[in-house]
Amino acid sequence: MTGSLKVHKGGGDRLDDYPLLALSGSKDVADRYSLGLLPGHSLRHVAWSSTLTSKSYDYIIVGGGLTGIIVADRISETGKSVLMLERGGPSTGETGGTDVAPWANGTHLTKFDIPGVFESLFNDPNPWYWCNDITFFAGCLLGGGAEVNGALYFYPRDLYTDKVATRLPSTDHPSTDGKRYLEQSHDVVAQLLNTQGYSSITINDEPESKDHVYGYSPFDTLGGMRAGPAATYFQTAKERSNFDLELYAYVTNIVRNGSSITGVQTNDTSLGPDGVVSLNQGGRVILSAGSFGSPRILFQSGIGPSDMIRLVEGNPGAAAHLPPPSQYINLSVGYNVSDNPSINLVFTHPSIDSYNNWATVWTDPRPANAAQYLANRSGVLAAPSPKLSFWREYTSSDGRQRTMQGTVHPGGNGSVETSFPYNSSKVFTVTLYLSTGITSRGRVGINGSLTALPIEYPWFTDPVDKETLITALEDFVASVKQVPGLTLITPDNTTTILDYGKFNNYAPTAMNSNHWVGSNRISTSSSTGVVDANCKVFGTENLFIVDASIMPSLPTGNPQGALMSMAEQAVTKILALK
Ligand code: 6FA
Repeated sequence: MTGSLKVHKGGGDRLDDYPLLALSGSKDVADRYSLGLLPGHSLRHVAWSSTLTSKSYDYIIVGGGLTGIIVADRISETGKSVLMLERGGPSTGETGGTDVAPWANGTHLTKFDIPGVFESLFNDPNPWYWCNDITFFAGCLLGGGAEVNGALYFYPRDLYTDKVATRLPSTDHPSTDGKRYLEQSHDVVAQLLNTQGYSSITINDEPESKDHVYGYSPFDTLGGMRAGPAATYFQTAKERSNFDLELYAYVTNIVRNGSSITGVQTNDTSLGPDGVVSLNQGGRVILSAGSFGSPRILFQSGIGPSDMIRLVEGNPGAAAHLPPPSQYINLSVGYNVSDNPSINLVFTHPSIDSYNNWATVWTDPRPANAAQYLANRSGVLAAPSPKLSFWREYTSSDGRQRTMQGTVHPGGNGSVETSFPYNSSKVFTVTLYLSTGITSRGRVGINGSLTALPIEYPWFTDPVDKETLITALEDFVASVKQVPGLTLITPDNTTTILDYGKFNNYAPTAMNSNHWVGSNRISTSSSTGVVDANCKVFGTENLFIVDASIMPSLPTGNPQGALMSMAEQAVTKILALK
């Protein structure tokens, strides 16, 4: 089986076409789970668990990613027994990860610890950390997306809770010496934005300010290392005797009797009879398996639209675990998906250091930069690639307000499309996204092999979204000539913004930003959503979802700050339920 996946274009979240990572050959995915052939399965690693065999739990959290860790920590804090099941293995050195940078031999500095190697995650010859059964990038390891993302971390303007900022404060100067490095692209774009009436702010000091503002990009790093929930919430959870973690534990479906959930089905028979882990009386299951992962578990549990459940019925391994058809629950699982449509503009400027397009950061970084990072976690490698973020509000032709975001990073030769000569050491990229206010929606689901994938792309299904992003692109490039030495090389002067932005030269899938939300939308009614205001799946008594899939629409910045805030608030609601 072949397929297409996206490859990263640098600077946070950008991707374009690339062959499917691991799913080749005829064996279907379900068979590989039942045969225990998933990568790493034989290395099953019980990191901080006590005796797990056939234990039952008050709460089972499925997925130890960005939101799952927060949920598990906050619930275990109350004394309830909690099991977190994560299909992947350890990530950072602190969690037991061993994928240490070749130039950091003798340390525990893995590719998930060193912020500056972020760009190399997309051209690693052995990319074991990406989920091999999802056709777009998703991290399948402890910490989930937070271990493989661009670490851009914006405090949300509408879902704000200071619980998150207290637990994991952001920084816009990640190097431990307090200095900023490789900031030339920041300075060039700041000059351009100043001509357009933008003001410079400290972004997370003013989460509400999202119109005509720019600032140094903020990150979720601590001490010059990638942090996220694994370095914070997980640290407290793992100390509790009522918290168990099982790695390499793949959950296929929920075990239920009608509306009552009794446990989860895993691939690991050491966890319980036939791999089933049971809930205690009055217990709850919380899915935190992400925007593609949680819908797939629901389909395999007989919850979702009939076309998806039919695909499960057609898969002998998975069909065996479905409840009888009379217990199917018809909900709009997979619909209402959104992701920021985004387009790259590539420039050159004489002041830029494109950092060799980040090509050698993993194998052979500049020696002085490697030495500085190893000495005290400072310098260029203490930060991921993004250098500046900016926002502008638009009122579109339909009267709706839409927010445009820009992210700037040095490098980006992979995105260059020009027949003119250019100096590749002077390249930088500006990615323009559309976020809050977009109305385009798509659908995600599975195929007959249970691979999770988009069924309808979520970008620009509403032409007004497209029109607004094109306007934003035209506005942005309008003052290029006012910055001496600044040259737009993609699109070059043979292509208008309109043609570029209308996909004449731009593949629709290259719009992807990896910010998928909404596939299990929170709503007031089962006719318009999958979970209720308490994050409980409609038609069930004790099945909950807390992850990106329940967020009904995109937040204003890259989503992880908003998702963490949402997870904090969701746990409070779930715990308050009788
Ligand atoms: N968001 C930001 O805010 N800033 C960024 O810079 C940014 N960049 C990226 C990026 O560059 C990439 C390549 C990607 C993929 C995402 C980016 N995002 C960024 C988005 C952000 O990371 C995601 O929105 C966020 O991680 C979503 O959080 P969730 O908790 O909803 O989902 P996760 O993927 O983090 O975690 C799911 C976990 O469940 C994983 O650990 C997975 O292994 C596990 N899982 C899935 N299915 C499972 C199953 N059946 N059984 C057991 N475990 C399962």
